[in-house]
Amino acid sequence: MANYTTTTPDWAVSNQSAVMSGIEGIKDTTVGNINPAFASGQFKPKRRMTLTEDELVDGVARGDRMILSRAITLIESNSPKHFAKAQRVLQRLLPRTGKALRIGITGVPGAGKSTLIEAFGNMLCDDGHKVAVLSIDPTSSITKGSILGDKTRMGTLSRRSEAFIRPSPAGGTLGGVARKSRETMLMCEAAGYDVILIETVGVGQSETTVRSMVDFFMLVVLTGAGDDLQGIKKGIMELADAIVVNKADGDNLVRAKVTRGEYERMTEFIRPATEGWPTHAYLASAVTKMGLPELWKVIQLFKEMTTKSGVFQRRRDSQLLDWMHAMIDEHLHNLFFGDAVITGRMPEIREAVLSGIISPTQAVAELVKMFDITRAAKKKVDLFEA
Ligand SMILES: Nc1nc2c(ncn2[C@@H]2O[C@H](COP(=O)(O)OP(=O)(O)OP(=O)(O)O)[C@@H](O)[C@H]2O)c(=O)[nH]1
Ligand SMILES: [Mg+2]
Repeated sequence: MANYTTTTPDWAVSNQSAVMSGIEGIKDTTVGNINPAFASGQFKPKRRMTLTEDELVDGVARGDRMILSRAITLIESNSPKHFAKAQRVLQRLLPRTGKALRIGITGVPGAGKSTLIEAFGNMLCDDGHKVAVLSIDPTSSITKGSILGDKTRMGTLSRRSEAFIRPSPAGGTLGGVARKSRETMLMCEAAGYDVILIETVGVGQSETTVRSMVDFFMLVVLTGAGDDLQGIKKGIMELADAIVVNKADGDNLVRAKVTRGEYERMTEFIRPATEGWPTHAYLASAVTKMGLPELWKVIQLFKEMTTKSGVFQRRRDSQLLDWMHAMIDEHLHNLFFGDAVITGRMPEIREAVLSGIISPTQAVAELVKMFDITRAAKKKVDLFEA
């Protein structure tokens, strides 16, 4: 047992503090205390060095999956410093984006989306494509949602060098998750992935978000559509370019055929999601792979037809502008509701509206006036500070 002694340094106020003396031979830097493998230089500790902007840009452009992951982590970071760096990297990679085919996949939990993506993705990789798989799940928390489950479900795909799988960014608002996913998609395109598959559970608003970032959108359904439509709203059907009746295998095949017919009839009554492209229902099995090559043919035909008609590019253009407008909305919303003067006055104004003293319209006018004045005052201060 080492003997501890205490000494008081010269600068210490007497009787107030004591400093422990070191113990001979067991300081960190003492050779005797270091793992011999480290000491001999045989083994170097892993160091997670920060990559420079150039390293990130070059790495992603080269298709280096490790660097792509790091670039995406930067995109997903909520730190303002990382935000600025991520945006500069993205800006420089932007000319390399836009060439991939973006495909969204939605459907109720358990419809077989992940299994279908695994089978479809493997088929595309076999055909020489590079496939990136993303998911959007605004409810996913820091536990990164179901990625562990998905990575095992997409076991063979995740091990292929032609594929890249990235789960939904964790937490945050749907708007925040959507921005991060869009930018992740662009990073993947810059890294050379030419097919992007985005999975989302079709139970909330996330399917509308995914629709707004993809070219082709498919709805995966199960047999027994019947009267209740498995809770699938007409709204979701109107977003789809294809309805895929999955699990059309084994004993289920006959029922799947009937279901396909039912959906096919329903599509006659809904507005097609894409101008000039009639939505149809198709049979598929993620297990036997039946229907998958046909589905890819359908998607290619879609691309050919919509490219010819100009609808493909028009949709991409309006998606970009809608995205910009949505971000302006969100930014202004945060600016307004995060303003100290507004939050301070809000309870009082709310009360006044509830008791009928002022109308909601008048309340808004007053709040906005207040907001304008505080912003203007702040600007003046900024000018002086500059
Ligand atoms: N027989 C059969 N089973 C399938 C098929 N596709 C998926 N399954 C099974 O259905 C279950 C659910 O599949 P998932 O791929 O996890 O479904 P999901 O839609 O991704 O589910 P969530 O991510 O939870 O929304 C799994 O047990 C799969 O093995 C298929 O084509 N045929
Ligand atoms: Mg899944």
